[in-house]
Amino acid sequence: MGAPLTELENCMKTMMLIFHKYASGDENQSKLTLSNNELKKLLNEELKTFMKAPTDPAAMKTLMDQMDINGDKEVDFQEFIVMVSSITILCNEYLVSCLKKK
Ligand SMILES: [Ca+2]
Ligand SMILES: [Ca+2]
Repeated sequence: MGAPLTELENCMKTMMLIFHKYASGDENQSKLTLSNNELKKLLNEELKTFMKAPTDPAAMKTLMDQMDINGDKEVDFQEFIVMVSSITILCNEYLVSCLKKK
């Protein structure tokens, strides 16, 4: 890549790199998807301010089921991005409501 990336492009690149870092955590490296444990690790380490991974295994399973749109028991990049977008939308709504109060 020649020209330097813009802030938004960097942001997108970071999302890809973070997903790849956690998705390649287990033995199945040919399949870049997040297992239950990898997802938990990602949430705890990368999303700890906005959203904590549930400590209760049943709640964690519910979250995993919600994210796993195609039902293969793993979270792929597309499913990950859907989750990040949903959290971002919620955060933006909160931000807008805070700005309105001022
Ligand atoms: Ca994996
Ligand atoms: Ca899936």
